[in-house]
Amino acid sequence: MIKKSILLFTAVLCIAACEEQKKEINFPKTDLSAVALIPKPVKTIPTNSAFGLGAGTAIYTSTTDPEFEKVGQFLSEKIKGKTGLDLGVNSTTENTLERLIYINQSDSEELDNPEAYQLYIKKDSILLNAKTAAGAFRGIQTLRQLIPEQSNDTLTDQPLWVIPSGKIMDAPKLAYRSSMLDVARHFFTVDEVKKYIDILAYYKYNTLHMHLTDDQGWRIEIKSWPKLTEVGGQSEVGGGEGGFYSQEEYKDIVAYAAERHIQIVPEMDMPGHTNSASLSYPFLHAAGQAETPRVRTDMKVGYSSFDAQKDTVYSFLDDVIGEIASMSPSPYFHIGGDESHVTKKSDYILFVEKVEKIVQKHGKIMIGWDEIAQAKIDGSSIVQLWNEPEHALKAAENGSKIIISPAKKAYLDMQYDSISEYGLHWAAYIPVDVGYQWDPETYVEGLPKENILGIEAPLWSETISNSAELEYLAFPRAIGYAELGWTSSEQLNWDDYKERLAKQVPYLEKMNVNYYPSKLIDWKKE
Ligand code: TNX
Repeated sequence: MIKKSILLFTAVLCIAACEEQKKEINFPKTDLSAVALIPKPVKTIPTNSAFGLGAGTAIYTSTTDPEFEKVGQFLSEKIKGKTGLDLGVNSTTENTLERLIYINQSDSEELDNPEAYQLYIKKDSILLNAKTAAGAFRGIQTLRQLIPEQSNDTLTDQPLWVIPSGKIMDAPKLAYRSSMLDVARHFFTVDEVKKYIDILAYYKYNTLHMHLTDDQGWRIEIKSWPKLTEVGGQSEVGGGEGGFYSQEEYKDIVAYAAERHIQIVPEMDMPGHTNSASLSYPFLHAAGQAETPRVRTDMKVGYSSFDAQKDTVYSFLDDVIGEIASMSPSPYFHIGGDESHVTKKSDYILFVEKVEKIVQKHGKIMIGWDEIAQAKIDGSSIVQLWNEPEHALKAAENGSKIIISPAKKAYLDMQYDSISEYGLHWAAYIPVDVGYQWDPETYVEGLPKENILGIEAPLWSETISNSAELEYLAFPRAIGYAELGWTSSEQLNWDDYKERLAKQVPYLEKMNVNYYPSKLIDWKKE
């Protein structure tokens, strides 16, 4: 199969090359390494010529894996959105073919990371090699960023979008590159979540962690326990009407993310942060320890708890975790576990250990906020550092992998400065440069690199309730976290990055992203 596609590729290339000889285009000298790519690729080798993307370009993909064709289709749609060109994918009736983009499933040993890709841009062809469709998808994002905003209308009789020629060899530094969206404190609609996913995909994120439950609201339909949404889903911070995702809607989000090679990691936060669940089913509530459940629209934390001593609580969790796990193809299930201030310590430990078993029974790997390291957790479970480095170190000693999301550096809900709108500042003010100038691989002193699974930038939503407000906090900082997760530490450089960030304006404007126009950046508006 692979051989066959290579044959097809060479054959079509020959046609293209012969065509090319007929009308040699005089491209202006280009520099592939000068394009404002984010995240910055591992290696870029410019060859100073160009590929002219135009009406005579066709997209072909390996047919060995149907997912490759989908990546080709995604590229075609994005090219259409940016340039208006309507390029066929694997269409056989290509009689005006001049140049092609070939997305090839390759078994090259150089592609030793599942998200690695190689891009060879020549005059007559663009070859994208990847071992997996995920790798091809990441490569496609690079290609999207290489297409200029304006076409050159003077080179031939048709407009051409001039893509600098050369080679890009690329692969991510960290396997888990995530943002979290808190849909519990304020509810965000399916379309709002999808828009966020679109932008994350453009910058090569591969995970969206959804914080689905908290004191103020329960956001995911559970068929076996319907009051969770009927009662628990109808409130939010500030007194708005709340909302929830039906299972169909949740699956729609999961599928939409999967088309962008992004996994959804669901979180049900417990044993604390459970007021909305206990309000729906009062037997869950730890009477005598936690505050009596009532509709909560304030921003306090640490007052609610499940009762860790009751068997019925664990039967309930078995149902709920089972339903969410069965709709979530990612290998992970996030149990929260943070700020359980009113749960007795012994109860907290018992609870985490029991819930870990339930998560595993449903075929998932447990993730929890760093407090879960106080329990005796399995080495396969994952600890997400937000606050206490000691917890990360302890868990790593026991073999756990760690997700790095320190509130002081990576929290998207921290204000930029004392006068910026939205956000909190209990951990820090995080201006755009501070958010970029740290290294997830060395942040926790003594934490071995092998134990670092990745980076996450959480967006808590106490102060935001719609896309415009979400985007104000998330962008541009989330673009920097994308680079911290992907690009090798030696290549991270604020002065270089801020120039590339400044050039994201056309994309952000086209996507109608309400980014925070930090004065640290000399935004390149047209
Ligand atoms: C702490 S970080 C929390 C959240 C809040 C956030 C606000 C963490 C695991 N817990 O409950 O929303 O601060 O910044």
